[in-house]
Parts: sequence; C-alpha cells; structure tokens
Amino acid sequence: MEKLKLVEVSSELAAGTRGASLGVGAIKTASLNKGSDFFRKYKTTAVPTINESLFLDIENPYAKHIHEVRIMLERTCETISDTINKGFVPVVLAGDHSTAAGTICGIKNANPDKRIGVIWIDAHADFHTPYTSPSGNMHGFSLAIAAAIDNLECRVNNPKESTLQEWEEIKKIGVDGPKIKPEDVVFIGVRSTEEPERCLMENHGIRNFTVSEVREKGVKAIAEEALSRLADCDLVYVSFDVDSMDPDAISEGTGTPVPNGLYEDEAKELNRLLVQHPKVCAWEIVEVNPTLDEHNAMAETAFEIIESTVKALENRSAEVKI
Ligand SMILES: [Mn+2]
Repeated sequence: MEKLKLVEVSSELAAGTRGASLGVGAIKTASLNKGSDFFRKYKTTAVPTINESLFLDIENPYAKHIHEVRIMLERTCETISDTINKGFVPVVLAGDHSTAAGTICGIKNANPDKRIGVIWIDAHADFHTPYTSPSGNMHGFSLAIAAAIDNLECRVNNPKESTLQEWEEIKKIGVDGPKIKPEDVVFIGVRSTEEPERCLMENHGIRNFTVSEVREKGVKAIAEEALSRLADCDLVYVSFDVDSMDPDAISEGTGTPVPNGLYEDEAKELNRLLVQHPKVCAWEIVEVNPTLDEHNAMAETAFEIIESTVKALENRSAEVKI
C-alpha cells in the first residue's frame, strides 16, 4: 500500500481566464454532494497562494505575473520535495497548470540523480517560453520551465529585461537547470499547439498520442506505449489537465476548452492504468474552472477521476505492471 499525500495548489495566476483557483473547492463540493468521505480520509496540505496579485498591473506581457508565478513554483517545489522526502506519493489538486512545473521541480529536488519522465495528458503542449508565447499566460510554460529551455530557434517575441531576469531565476527552481529532457515527455490528447511548440516537438521527437489514436488502439495499449517510451526514466510524473477531455461530452468548465477530446471513461481508465506503474511518483489534476461551468459538471467528472486514480495508486503493488 502506497502512502499518499494530497497537496492543494489553488493558484490561478498563470491562466488567461479567471476562476481556476476555485477548482479545488468545486471538486470538494462535488465530493460532498456525492456523499463521499474522500476528503475526510485524505487531508490536503494547501500551498499558500497569492492570487490577489491578479489585481496588479501586468508588467511583463510575454510572461504575465512572472514574479508571483515564480514564488508559487518555489512554494510548490518545496512542498512536493518535502512530501516525497517524508515517504509520501504526492497527489496534487491544482488550479492553473503552471504549478505542475513546481511539482516537477520538487520531484527533481528530492531525486536529483534520477531521470524523470513526464506523461502530459492535455489539449495543449504547454511548451511556451517568454520568447514564443502568443498570450503570455504562463500556464502554457510548464514543460519549458521543467526542461529549462528558451526555444530560441523558434523565437517570435522580444521580452524585456525584467521578464528575462525572472525567467532565468525560474529555471533554477528545484535544481539549477533542466529537471527533465524534452524527449522524456510523452503527450496524450494534445490538439492545440502553436508553431514554436510544434517546432520544438519536432526537434526533440516528442510523441503525441492523439485522441483518435486512443480511440483506435484502446486506452490500455496507449498507456503501455506511453510508459514504454519512458523505459529509460527512473521516475514518471503524470499530469492530467481536464481540458484534455471533450467539452461537448463533459463540460466547458475549464479555461481553454478544445473540441474533440477524451471521454470521461477514457480519461478515467487512462489515469487508473498509468498510476499502477511502480515508477509513477506523483499524479496531478488541474484546470477545473467552475465559473465557466453549468451545475459543476467538470468538478464532478474530475472528482470521479480523482477517486478512481487515488484508489489505483494507493492499492498498487510494486510488482504489478499493466
Ligand atoms: Mn495544460
């Protein structure tokens, strides 16, 4: 039996749409409405947030609120590293997806000599940098932060000096420099990317398992293939953005919905299978936004997925491979 620890990071500084900081609360509401004792059984450790800085002016348009995002990543990194060092597997419930970079930094800080692979289940590639982002919304920067890359080959922006100073500091969180190699990232469900991200994915041979591939080959085959691509990694982190799922079939309750995503059963089965692998050292779910939703539908779906994933993670045995 694995020892789990729920970590809550209700930050939304890096999203382009307001409301993701209410996502974890909405998931708890869904749990209460279902009559579940989940949050009695698993107490959350909350990383303190600074969402009030959203009321300040934006000083760095190519990396909005970068100073405050850096503080949140440092806090998340410290909490995750601490959680791992105490022998727990972190299950992270977060607002916007930027904090996943903090999670990866924390995994690396606790395991500096280990090679970390990432399975990123998302509609977006989240590989932007201040040099490439069209929006400056840093929830699209997570993997570039973790890999400590600038992607200057595909540069489109000219960020100002203050932005770049913060960016250099961000790349040092957890350990100074790369926490992961870009080629140790596997995407599932990515279907909305910009040219600089496509350029980077091509340069590093990053595999994306599309939604139609998941449907054709089946969830189990995709889970196996994704994990086998990371066979040389010592640890695997699974990051689940709810916008990987289909907005029409499930809900629009997320900041940047993209049509033609995974169905609930597929997402549930995928996460359940992945976390059974003994190398999976942390799981995260992000981007539920109840202010964009009707009847809390996304949080209800997210809670179903959390319950089944946590059960699979907790009950896995070291020998079982999918
Ligand atoms: Mn994302």
